[in-house]
Amino acid sequence: MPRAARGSTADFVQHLRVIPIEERFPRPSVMGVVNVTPDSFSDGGVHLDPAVAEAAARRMVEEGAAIVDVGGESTRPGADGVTLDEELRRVVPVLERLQGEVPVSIDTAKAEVARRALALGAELVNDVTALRGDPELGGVVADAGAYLCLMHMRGEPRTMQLEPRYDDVVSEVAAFLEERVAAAVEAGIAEERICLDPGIGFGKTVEHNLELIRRLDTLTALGRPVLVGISRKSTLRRLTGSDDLLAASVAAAVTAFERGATILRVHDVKPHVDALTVAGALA
Ligand code: HH2
Repeated sequence: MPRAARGSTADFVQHLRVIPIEERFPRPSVMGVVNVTPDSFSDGGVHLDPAVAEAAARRMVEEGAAIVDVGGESTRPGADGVTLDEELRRVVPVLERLQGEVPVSIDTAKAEVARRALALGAELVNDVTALRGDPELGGVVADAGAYLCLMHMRGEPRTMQLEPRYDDVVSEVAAFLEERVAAAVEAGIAEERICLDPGIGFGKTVEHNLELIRRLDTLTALGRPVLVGISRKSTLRRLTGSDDLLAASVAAAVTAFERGATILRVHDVKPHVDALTVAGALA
């Protein structure tokens, strides 16, 4: 029996009262990235000091981010995982500083990290494994009534870029996400708390990534808001041949928005907020 069906009446009423994710994050909303890691692909080491991470998060919200995504484990291609203790050591001091003042998403696949983050006020759990990494995570999200992002990834970060192959990347990602929504609902998470993410760069070639954004309508047709993270990713470097990926990131985010994305996960908040404000006004 789903967890929600076993809860008390008070739990059930609380369940009915929650704000659906599409109301909490109207289209378009910006999620600012705060990687508290030494090895993230574009901003590794920048925010390792909790005071620096805190300042970055506060600035992102001032610049118009709806939420900041705090992560203590790099998921860049080839990255090794980190231990629970190390991940907690990185993110907890940052969450303590932001508690109650800055809207926070926790980028983790570990139930214990999510539990600590939610206790410190995080409202969204961003799980790149879509609840396949830790069997406890679904229950933690359900018990807290938190929002959840389910992302598609083929393989795992250490090996995911070794010749990824699909017959039809878009329909395979859509089928995967549909199945993961069902698993999340089975774990007691209300569907209206969930958003979906094609996982740009996670076990995909440049052409797979482009096709997913071109045909984003296949994913929005699943009925859940779609989050896209393409900011500073290597697909943009491959397309432009440039190391300065700001203009490319903004163009990709605006295009993803036009194709139906609701939440854009970005490193450079101000230019994305400005561009998406204009794109939203013209929609
Ligand atoms: N991309 C990264 C990490 N987390 N979460 C979601 N939902 N969607 C994404 O596209 C996504 C994500 C990778 O980017 P970044 O955080 O900049 O790097 P790293 O994983 O190396 O810390």
